[in-house]
Amino acid sequence: MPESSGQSELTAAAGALARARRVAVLTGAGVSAESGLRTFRGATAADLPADMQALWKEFDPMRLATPEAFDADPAMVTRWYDWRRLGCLAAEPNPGHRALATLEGRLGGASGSFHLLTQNVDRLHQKAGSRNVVELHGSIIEWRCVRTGRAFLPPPEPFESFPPPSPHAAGAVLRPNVVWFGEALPEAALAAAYAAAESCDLFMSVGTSSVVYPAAGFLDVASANGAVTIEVNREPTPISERVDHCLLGRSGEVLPALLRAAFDADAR
Ligand code: BJW
Repeated sequence: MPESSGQSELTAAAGALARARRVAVLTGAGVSAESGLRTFRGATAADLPADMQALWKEFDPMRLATPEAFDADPAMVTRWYDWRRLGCLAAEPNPGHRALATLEGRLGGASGSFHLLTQNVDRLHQKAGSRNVVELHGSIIEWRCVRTGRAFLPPPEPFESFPPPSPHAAGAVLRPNVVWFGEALPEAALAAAYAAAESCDLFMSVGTSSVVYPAAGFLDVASANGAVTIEVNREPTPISERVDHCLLGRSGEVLPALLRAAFDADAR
């Protein structure tokens, strides 16, 4: 059992998961923290080295993660995103990612009874074997031509110029294929997420601070439609008080323990 999760809460959440037929999971940056990728927010963690503290404590999101920031200083913005792109490419999935892939294998398939909605841009869920992944905030691994909008998968080496030239239109540049503040989420991803939240009987929110909308609102949509709600996070968030089961701890420890308790007959 993870150190900070009460056993009774874990057992109750596991019971709900074992009974669920349609599951939707929303993930955030915390799921990738144990893969060595920095989160955006979160309390300063005494157990983390200085270079693993939350990104927005060191960098100003308004100067990096908005279309206005890119227009004002495309070189600086693309240098920062290239640095993060290379970090994501080098990272490996952790037991939390793998537990969610296992859960999909158990519940998913043709019936479509498992949906993984991720705010993460790192593609680690796919690397762990998850198949039905809805990327709400795009991907940092892909970049796109600012003129044609066509996506491009750059080679895994650092760019040589900033912003990098677009291979799709002469004189145009590439930007990361992510969703910045003030930009709309991809229409198909948003529609898939609302459909999953409305139709699931269990909704789990994992490793997200639950402050960025519209993703932060999916849990309430699921709850209003009668779903059981579970949160997994290393610290309390704005939704902790209103979920049915709040499991405090690292997702790389809590998720495998939750699956064992739900599905492993020996663990019951
Ligand atoms: C662990 C752990 C471990 C650590 N185990 N846990 C309604 C109300 C108020 C504002 C708005 C609203 N609707 C829209 C807005 C505006 C805005 C918004 O939400 N602002 C709020 C911040 C106030 N939203 C938008 O602008 C969105 N667009 C939009 O709504 O468009 C409307 C529109 C329609 C039509 C036309 C035009 C516009 C877009 C949001 C885009 C967010 N982009 C970013 C950057 C992506 C690119 C990049 O990677 O740089 O997405 S910001 C950043 O936050 C990133 C994340 O996906 C997102 C969410 O963060 P996440 O994943 O929750 O991570 P953290 O770091 O916040 O939390 C990590 C958690 O993990 C912490 O709680 C830790 O405790 C925990 N943790 N280790 C478990 N081991």
